[in-house]
Amino acid sequence: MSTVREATFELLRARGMTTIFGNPGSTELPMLADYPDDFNYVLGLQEAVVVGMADGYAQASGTVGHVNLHTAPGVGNAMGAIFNAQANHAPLLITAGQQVRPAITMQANLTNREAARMPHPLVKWSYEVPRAGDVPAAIGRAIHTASLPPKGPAFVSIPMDDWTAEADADGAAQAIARRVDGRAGAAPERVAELAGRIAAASNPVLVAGPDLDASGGWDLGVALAESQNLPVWSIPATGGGRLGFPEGHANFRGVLPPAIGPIAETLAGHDLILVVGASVFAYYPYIPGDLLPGGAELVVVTADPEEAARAPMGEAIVADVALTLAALLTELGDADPGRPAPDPREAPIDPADVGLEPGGPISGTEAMAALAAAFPDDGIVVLEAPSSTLALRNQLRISRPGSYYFGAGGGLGFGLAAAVGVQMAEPDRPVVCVVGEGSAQYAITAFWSAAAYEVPVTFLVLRNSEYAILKWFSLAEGVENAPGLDLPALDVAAVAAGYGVPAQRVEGGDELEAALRDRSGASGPGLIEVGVAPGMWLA
Ligand SMILES: Cc1ncc(C[n+]2csc(CCOP(=O)(O)OP(=O)(O)O)c2C)c(N)n1
Repeated sequence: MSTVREATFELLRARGMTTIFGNPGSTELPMLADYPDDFNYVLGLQEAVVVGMADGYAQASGTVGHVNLHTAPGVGNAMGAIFNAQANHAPLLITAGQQVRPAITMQANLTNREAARMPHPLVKWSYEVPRAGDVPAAIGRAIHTASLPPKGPAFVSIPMDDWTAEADADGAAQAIARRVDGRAGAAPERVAELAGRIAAASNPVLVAGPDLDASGGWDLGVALAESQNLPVWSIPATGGGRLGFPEGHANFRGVLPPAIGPIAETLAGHDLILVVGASVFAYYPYIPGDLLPGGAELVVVTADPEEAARAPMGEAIVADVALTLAALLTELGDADPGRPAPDPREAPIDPADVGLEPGGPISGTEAMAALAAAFPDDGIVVLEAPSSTLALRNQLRISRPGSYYFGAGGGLGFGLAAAVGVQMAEPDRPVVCVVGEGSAQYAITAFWSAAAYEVPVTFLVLRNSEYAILKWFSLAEGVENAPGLDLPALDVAAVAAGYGVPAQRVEGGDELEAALRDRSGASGPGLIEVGVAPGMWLA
C-alpha cells in the first residue's frame, strides 16, 4: 500500500519528470515532505517566474514541465505566465495546494474556493480531485492532457491532507504504466491532393511556424523548400515562440509583418500559400485589408484543432506537422518542380546605415550586430526586447533548430524566467537572454534563481530608458501625450547584482561585443547592460 505522495512521485519518476519548479507555502509542504533524492526542486521567488522557468524548460527539453503553486494567491500570481505557456504550446503540469478537505466547506484561510475555475480559460484541463486516493490518476491524466496536441498547461488542485492518504492501488499502478501517444498523420488522400496542388502551382510559398521546430520537423521543412524551390517566410515575429526555418537559408525571404493588410500585400503574387505549424495568423495591430492576396489559396497544416477552426480564411489539415511533411515529401518525390530557385536574400543591413548621429547610444540594430558577431554557433536566444525584436531576427538570422524562444502570448515576464529554464534544459549550449530594461521587471526575481542554481545564462539588457514600443504604438494608434511611457534611472545591473548576478554596464558596439565574447565558457550567470538609443529597430 502506498500513500498518494509515494504513488505520485513514482508516477512522476516514470514520466521522467524529476524536476519541480515551485514556490511553496504551508499548503504545499505535505507534498514536499521527505523529498526524494533523485528529484530537483527549483525555487522561484514569484510565481510568474516559476511558470516562466518551467515553460522554457519544457519547451527546450521536450518533456512536460512541472510547476507547483501555492493555492489561490500563487495561481493568481502565475496567471499571466500561464497565458504565455498556453500560447507557446508549452506542456506543463501545474499542481497547486489547497486547504485540508475538512476545512474547504467552511472556507478556512487560504481555501481556493473555486480552484478548478480559477485558471480554467488558460489551461486544457482544470480539476480538483473528488477522492484523495485518485490524486495519482488525476496527475497522470493531466500529464497526458498537457502533452497531447496541442500541447499546453493542465491544472490539478490538491487538498493538502491528500498526500498522506492511501492511494487507490490499482488506479495508481495503471496510471504509472499507461502510455498515450498523440502524434497522428494526415489522411493520405489529403496529402496526395496537397502534393498535387504544390506541384501544379506556378508560384507557391511556404510560411514557417513554431511547430516546425517543436514537432521535430525542421529538416523536413528545409527539404520541402529546397526540393520545390519554395521561397519561405516566417510567421509574424510576435506571433510565434520558436522559429520554423533557418533564417540564413538561401530560400528564406524574411519575417512577415503582423497585420492583415500588410501580410496579404507581402504575399501578393503567390497562388498557393502553405502555412506549416502555426495559427493563421496572430495578427496585431489591427490594420484591415484583404485576408489573402488576389488569386491565392491558403492551406495550413497544424496539430491544433482550434488554430484550424478559428483561421479566418483558407483550408486546414489538422495533423502532426513532421509526419505530414514527411508524407508530403514522399508524395512529391524527386520530380523537378519546374520553378527557379528563389532569389538570394540580401545581407543584413550595416548598422552604420540606420541614420543615427554618432556619439550617442548605439541603435538596437548595432547592438544586435554586435551580438551576431559574438554569437556562438550553438547559441540559443531567449528574446523579450520589444523595440529590437526585428533587429535581432534580421541581424542574427538564427539557423539551427531549438535556438530561439519568444513569449508568443505577448505577456512580458517570459524572457528572464524562460531563459533560466532553457539553460537548465540545455546545459551545454550558451543561452543569451536579450531583454528590454522594462520587460526585465516583470520577472526580475529570475536573477535570484539563476544565481542560486549557478545557471550560466548571459542576460543582455537593452537600456533605452523608455517603453519604446509603446511610443511606436501610440504613433500608430494616433494617441498623443499618453503618460507612463518613460523609465528614467532604472539600473538593472545594480538590481541584478543585488540578486547575486555579476553585472556590468557597457556602451557602444565594440565594448558590447567584447563583453559578450568574455562570457564564453562562463560557469554562472552574468549580465551585460548596454545603452541603446530610443526608437524602433526594424532592420
Ligand atoms: C504583462 C504585460 N504588461 C504590459 C505589457 C505592455 N507592454 C508591451 S511592450 C512594453 C514595454 C517594454 O519595455 P522594454 O522592455 O523596455 O522594451 P522597449 O519597448 O523599450 O524595447 C509594455 C509595458 C505587456 N506586454 N505585458
